[in-house]
Amino acid sequence: MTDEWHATACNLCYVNCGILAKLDETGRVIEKIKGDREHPVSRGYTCNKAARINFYQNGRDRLTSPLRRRDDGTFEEIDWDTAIVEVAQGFRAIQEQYGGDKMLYYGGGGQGNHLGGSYARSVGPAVGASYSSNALAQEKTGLAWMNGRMLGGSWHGDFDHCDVALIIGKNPWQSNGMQRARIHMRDIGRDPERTLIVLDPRRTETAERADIHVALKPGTDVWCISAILGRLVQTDRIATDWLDEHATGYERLIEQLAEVPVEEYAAFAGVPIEQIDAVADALSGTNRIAVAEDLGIEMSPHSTLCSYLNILIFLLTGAYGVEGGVYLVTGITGGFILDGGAGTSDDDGYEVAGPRTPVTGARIVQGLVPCNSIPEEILTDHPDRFRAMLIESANPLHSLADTSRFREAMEALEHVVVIDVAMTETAKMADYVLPASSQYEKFEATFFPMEFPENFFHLRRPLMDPLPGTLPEAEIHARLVEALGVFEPGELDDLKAAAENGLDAYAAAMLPKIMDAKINTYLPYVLYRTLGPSLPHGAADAASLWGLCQHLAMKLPDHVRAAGHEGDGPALGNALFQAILDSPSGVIILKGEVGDATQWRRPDGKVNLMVGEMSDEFAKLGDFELPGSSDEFPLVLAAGERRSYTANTIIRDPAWMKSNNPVSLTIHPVDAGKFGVADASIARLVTKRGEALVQVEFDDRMLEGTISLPNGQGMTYPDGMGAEPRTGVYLNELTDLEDRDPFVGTPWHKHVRARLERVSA
Ligand SMILES: Nc1nc2c(c(=O)[nH]1)N[C@H]1C(S)=C(S)[C@@H](COP(=O)(O)OP(=O)(O)OC[C@H]3O[C@@H](n4cnc5c(=O)[nH]c(N)nc54)[C@H](O)[C@@H]3O)O[C@H]1N2
Ligand SMILES: Nc1nc2c(c(=O)[nH]1)N[C@H]1C(S)=C(S)[C@@H](COP(=O)(O)OP(=O)(O)OC[C@H]3O[C@@H](n4cnc5c(=O)[nH]c(N)nc54)[C@H](O)[C@@H]3O)O[C@H]1N2
Ligand code: SF4
Ligand SMILES: [Mo]
Repeated sequence: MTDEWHATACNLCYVNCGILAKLDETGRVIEKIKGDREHPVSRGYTCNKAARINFYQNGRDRLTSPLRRRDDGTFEEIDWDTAIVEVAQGFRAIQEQYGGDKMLYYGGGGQGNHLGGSYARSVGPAVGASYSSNALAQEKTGLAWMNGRMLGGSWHGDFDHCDVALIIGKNPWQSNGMQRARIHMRDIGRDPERTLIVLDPRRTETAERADIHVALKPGTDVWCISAILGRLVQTDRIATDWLDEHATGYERLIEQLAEVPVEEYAAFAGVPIEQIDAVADALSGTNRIAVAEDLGIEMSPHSTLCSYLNILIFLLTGAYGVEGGVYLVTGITGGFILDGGAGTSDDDGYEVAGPRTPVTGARIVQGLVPCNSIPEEILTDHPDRFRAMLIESANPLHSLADTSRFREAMEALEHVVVIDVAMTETAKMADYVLPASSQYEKFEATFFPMEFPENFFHLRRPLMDPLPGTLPEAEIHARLVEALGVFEPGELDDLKAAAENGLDAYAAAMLPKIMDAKINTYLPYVLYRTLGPSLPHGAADAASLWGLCQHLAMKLPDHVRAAGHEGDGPALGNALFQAILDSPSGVIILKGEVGDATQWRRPDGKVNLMVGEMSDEFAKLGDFELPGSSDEFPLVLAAGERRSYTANTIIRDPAWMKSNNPVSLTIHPVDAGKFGVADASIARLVTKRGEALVQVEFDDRMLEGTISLPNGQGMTYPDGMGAEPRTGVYLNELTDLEDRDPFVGTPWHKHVRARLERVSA
């Protein structure tokens, strides 16, 4: 092993903790990992998973050559030049035969790699395509839609300073999802002055540390939260003065909340009224309330309504734009990750018509086609159906609901191209597979940092050279743009020459052209090919960041300067970009102030509480209808629990798991008794869509009536002896496309109706 520690980040979940890595003598194996104290936000923190990233880096099924599918379904290796030409021609042929916009782009980055995907933005326009989607459209689009309508940006709880931490449908102890999650959960839980509240049917590791664990029945969060808000309104404990000053459209809502039958709603959610009161008491004593929500509600019935109500919690208590409360985030993209697009409403609070999908007319939020709609946009004879897909850094055949429908859809497409590091379930169905260099073999970054008032950015440097045969995405996309003949030879030579004279000269040459329609459309490509080659440290892949830095310097110059970057106009953008290039452990890019203008992004500078569609939904809660209840399937399966050794499908080798049993289905012993299944026995799990064999694991932390399986299982992996056994349950063979949110189409994976059958020995 070499003695040197190299700064990078863990890519196993979306907080991307800074880490230091040591390599072996070959320079290709990541042998040792520790937290990076220089990282401005994670400050040395990691969870148990970071130590295992070599299983990602050196998976046995890494791809090392472009592949083309033969007629018999097997693949042959082809060289890069052939691959690029044929892939580009395939998309061009679709465009010419069926008209533009028949290609759907899917993915563009997983938990920690968004730099490569930024260059894909240049490929779509070259073949007349504009539709895209990714995993956010199966979890966060309901939230994003509400963010746009109510706040104008995406928000984040200030868990550093809060008095009350409210965690709804999330288990940060295992899933993190916020910086230094375990430290926060432990400290808030222990501190007698602070209150940790967890809404989760299961007594999770986080719930175990909570002051108040509300073990509500699955899918009933909207009733529980309505009861809490109802109690606050009915006892005059909302922040009326704050609302008068900062909010619009709350009158109808307050009337509705005044009418909520609190006891009845609590009872329906299975929550003792004393607990509703305890939560209401905690929330009314302070405006330092940090809120976090996640899949437990975003992948359950009423998910969009629940996100709406969660936002109301911090608005009705005035816990917004204040220290210890909830902030709108800033970031390298200006904070637009989940702002819901324009999010405009008419005078009655209903959405002004926005973009829709071409076949079924499903709502497109944040520019993303709902994942559950994708098969329906393909499996039809509608003339505008998608005919091709470009899939990058995602494994939708595994991760999207209803695998068999998605498989049918992939088969119906005429041209499918997958860019990945490994031979995934999705790649196995592609016409062409293009091998990418791994996240530790190229410059990489995530666009997720969700901090305020200080926001950081971490451009990670490669730990090693690309695996032979692979290319970074920036190069793959650039070659595709070139194969499609977008620019004439020499057309960009002046920009390239300017770049050789430094960032100032480049800015002087580039900025006057940036609004030129062609340059603007293909900006990531142009930056990569003109600025990229001149960048220090070989950081060509980072060129697209220059555009984002210039944008930030224009939009939030005071914040950039407050973070320590100097200059005005383009010089400020350049200083920021240079700082990013020169900071291998990450750097603070923006520094705002609590309550400043970035927190008030709607046109009138206020937050809006009136969302017509949600108001109508809210009015229906009195019917107590929980979709999907049935006697045939009495159990509620959480199909995809984050455990200590799960990481979506980033790591495919099951040997990475130290403690997780990939087939273990947790169940309360009382339920197990009802179904006659013994601890550790094999049982058959049945849903309306499929069945699977599981191993029963008694767990009295489960709420009766609920069962749970780990996420990211069911993959095949070469065993080194010629076979490719499958490990664990392939969850989406059990889920149904139809079970989804009526507004944004997000699936109900945490609420899958199921039953268990004994398997005779
Ligand atoms: N270890 C690990 N960490 C990860 C990931 C991973 O694969 N592994 N993936 C990352 C990704 S992509 C994401 S999106 C996040 C997801 O992070 P989380 O959302 O925290 O993960 P889950 O375990 O899917 O679900 C959260 C909780 O929802 C609860 N739940 C189920 N039904 C309900 C309900 O009706 N109401 C409420 N209130 N709760 C309910 C479950 O019991 C569970 O504890 O994790 C990230 N972090
Ligand atoms: N039933 C059920 N389904 C779920 C969930 C659930 O809880 N239950 N969770 C959902 C959630 S929240 C999410 S976010 C999705 C995640 O699902 P996806 O978005 O499909 O993401 P991953 O499974 O993480 O797949 C990431 C892919 O990127 C590849 N990759 C890694 N590094 C690179 C790289 O540098 N370049 C390229 N080109 N490729 C790379 C990996 O090999 C892998 O194939 O799953 C969803 N699916
Ligand atoms: S919280 Fe754990 S899995 Fe997530 S980035 Fe940090 S070390 Fe990796
Ligand atoms: Mo996710």
